[in-house]
Amino acid sequence: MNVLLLSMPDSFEHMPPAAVRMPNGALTSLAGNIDPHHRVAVADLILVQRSVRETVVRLVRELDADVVGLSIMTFQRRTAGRIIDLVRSLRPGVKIVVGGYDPSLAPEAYQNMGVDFLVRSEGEITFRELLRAMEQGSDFHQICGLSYNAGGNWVHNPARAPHKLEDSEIRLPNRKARVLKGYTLMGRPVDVIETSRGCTYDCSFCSIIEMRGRNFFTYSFDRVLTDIRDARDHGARTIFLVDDNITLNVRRFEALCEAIIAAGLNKIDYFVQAMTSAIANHGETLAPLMRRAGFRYVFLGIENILESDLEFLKASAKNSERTNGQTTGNATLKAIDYLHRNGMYVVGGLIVGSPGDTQESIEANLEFARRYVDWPYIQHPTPYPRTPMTKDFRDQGLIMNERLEEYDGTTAVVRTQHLDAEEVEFMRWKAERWMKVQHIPAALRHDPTFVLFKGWKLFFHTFRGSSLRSLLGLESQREVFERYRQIRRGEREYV
Ligand code: B12
Ligand code: SF4
Repeated sequence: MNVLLLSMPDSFEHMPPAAVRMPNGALTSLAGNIDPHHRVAVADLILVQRSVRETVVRLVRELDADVVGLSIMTFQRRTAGRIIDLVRSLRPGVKIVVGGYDPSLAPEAYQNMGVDFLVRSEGEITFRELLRAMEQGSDFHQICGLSYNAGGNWVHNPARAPHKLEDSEIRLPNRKARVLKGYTLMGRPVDVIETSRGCTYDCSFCSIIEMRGRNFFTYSFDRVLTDIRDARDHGARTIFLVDDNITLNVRRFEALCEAIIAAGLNKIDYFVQAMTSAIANHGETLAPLMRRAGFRYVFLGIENILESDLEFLKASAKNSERTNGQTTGNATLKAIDYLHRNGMYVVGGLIVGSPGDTQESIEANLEFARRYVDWPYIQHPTPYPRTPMTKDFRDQGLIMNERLEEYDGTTAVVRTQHLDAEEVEFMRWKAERWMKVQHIPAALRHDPTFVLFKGWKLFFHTFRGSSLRSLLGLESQREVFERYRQIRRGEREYV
């Protein structure tokens, strides 16, 4: 069969497409795990944001697709609906399969969207079995993790248990299947790899628990190193480790750094997401090893610097510093210090706009980001389907916006008990633009060609909404913010 796999073009404020266009790791993993006689193409539509319709039409026709699969996050649902309609109009008989976080957590939303199959949670084995059943004309009812449209009635098969990843049943990603070009992170070709899946924490804003339960499974180092080599051989000079929480097992992470160094794969720049507690409590040995292995940017899930907000987000434990097994305070500053002392940069993940937040509490977090983080990644609490936090916000009547395409993390869709959603977003937006400028010298040292030739695009993206009048002080920041929001609304019309 001919299989076309698509990821959605929607991006958000912290991922300006001029500088960040990352591949979707799910699709190449699916492509690597279907039976080899199928013809498969992977298209990350982020690479063609300005020509989504033309590209989809071309690919469906060129590949003569029998099956089209879409990987979808919640804020991409509307775009996904439009792409499904487009594909259906081109080939009425095509089988459409959806998967990823949004279909898994809100399957009911897809039942009237012209979809034939929905894969819940991990997809490799389910999708492999689905294609086999389609080809052989056999029944679908034995395929765990699959929901399907049986003549207008949706059938939801039992869930599939998360894969333990320990055998080689899940094969390596198939990067050759990619048919579009242009992946980049600040001018360097970028790819993604996985070393583990899952997390045992239960932060209230995170979708991971409902998606796969609380567990943590790891791939062997041999597999991980082969995957890194494959990414490098396909051109990657920067690699993003997309593990849900690689720092859950610090000893393993240290051993992985050693394995990367021993394999001579430490010339690549690595980017990873980490818990502050793991870095603060093990930084003495972990941070120098990470640096030697090539880690350059570390996304720290700081979430908030105030204990009351951390409690609401259920993120206190992963931000705790411990001495002799006792919690002795917040780990953030210590974690940042370890990373800085070892020459790494901190991407500061903070969340502002929780129910109890006031102007002062948000300002305290913004001031913290200004002083300590190298690149801000500040978001608003966003009520994604089935997270515990969504229930809290709904119970308190604080959800102000149900337009899911705006659930991108930097549009405030909830209010606090003290502030309107728009006010929260305005505070963050105003502060964050200037924080990003502070990182230009460091970026210039590392990627001078990119910054000199493409940096202006990044600058214009960051300050879009500004005008000559605003630069001269003849227009208020509120007016600029309103214009920015209008531009953002227009940007969301991808199809
Ligand atoms: C890595 C990551 C990123 C990277 C993405 C790199 C990339 N291009 O892949 C970065 C940092 C850029 C990122 C950004 C964002 N992310 Co993100 N991200 C993740 C993370 C940590 C891992 C995702 C991953 O790659 N996993 C590995 C792959 C193999 O697994 P997978 O994606 O689940 O795919 C499997 C199944 O879902 C299924 N599947 C997936 N697609 C399909 C399609 C078909 C057809 C089938 C059959 C099956 C299938 O099969 C796959 C293989 O088993 C998750 C989860 C987490 N713990 O936080 C969040 C997560 C996916 N991100 C999320 C969000 C909201 C975002 C942002 C909007 C905002 C933000 N929080 O930063 C932005 C938007 C990015 C953009 N497009 O502009 C949410 C999504 C919530 C939701 N309900 O939609 C998550 C769940 C985090 C959370 N808040 O809970 N993210
Ligand atoms: S530690 Fe990270 S992956 Fe784990 S539940 Fe919290 S936010 Fe999600």
